Amino acid sequence: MAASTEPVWVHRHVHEPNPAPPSADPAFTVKMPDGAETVVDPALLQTLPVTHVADCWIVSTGHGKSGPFTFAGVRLGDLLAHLLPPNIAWQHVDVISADGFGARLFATEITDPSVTRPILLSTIINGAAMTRAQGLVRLIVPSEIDDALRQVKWVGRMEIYAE
Ligand SMILES: Nc1nc2c(c(=O)[nH]1)N[C@H]1C(S)=C(S)[C@@H](COP(=O)(O)O)O[C@H]1N2
Ligand SMILES: [Mo]
Repeated sequence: MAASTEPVWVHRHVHEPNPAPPSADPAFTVKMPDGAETVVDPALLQTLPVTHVADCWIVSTGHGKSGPFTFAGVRLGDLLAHLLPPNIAWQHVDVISADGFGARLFATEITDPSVTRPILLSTIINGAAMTRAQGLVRLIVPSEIDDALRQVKWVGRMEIYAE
């Protein structure tokens, strides 16, 4: 079966980007397929390999585009491999900010070994530590080139789903 009914925030075509972080704390909670929750903060991310993706643009429908940026951080796939028990089957993960914005990512697009510009949980922008105001920790989906609906700032929660 296809993924369950998508939350309302997944396909929001008209959206004014929020410029203000919903909180000061960059830590976020990850809910595992079995319901267990764990907290991830930038210090934990720093223990995992760093991946750089150059020539990223943030494309706003209302405000034009900004960039190019080189974002760096941890591959979403690397973090999930670090957190999940080995050999567990999962289908999608919802990445959500406390300001009510979010995106759904599918296991196939996260773990695809042919992807050269991987999905990141970014903490570094153009070689400098990302500020909370800039989105720390920010989901970067480099394949999204004509919109910014998956470039989630201030990740507050991730929920991993298995059938
Ligand atoms: N948490 C959160 N992330 C978000 C948004 C938002 O409102 N809240 N807006 C999205 C939209 S619609 C755009 S255009 C970009 C704007 O990114 P910028 O503030 O870096 O220009 O952020 C995206 N990520
Ligand atoms: Mo946008």
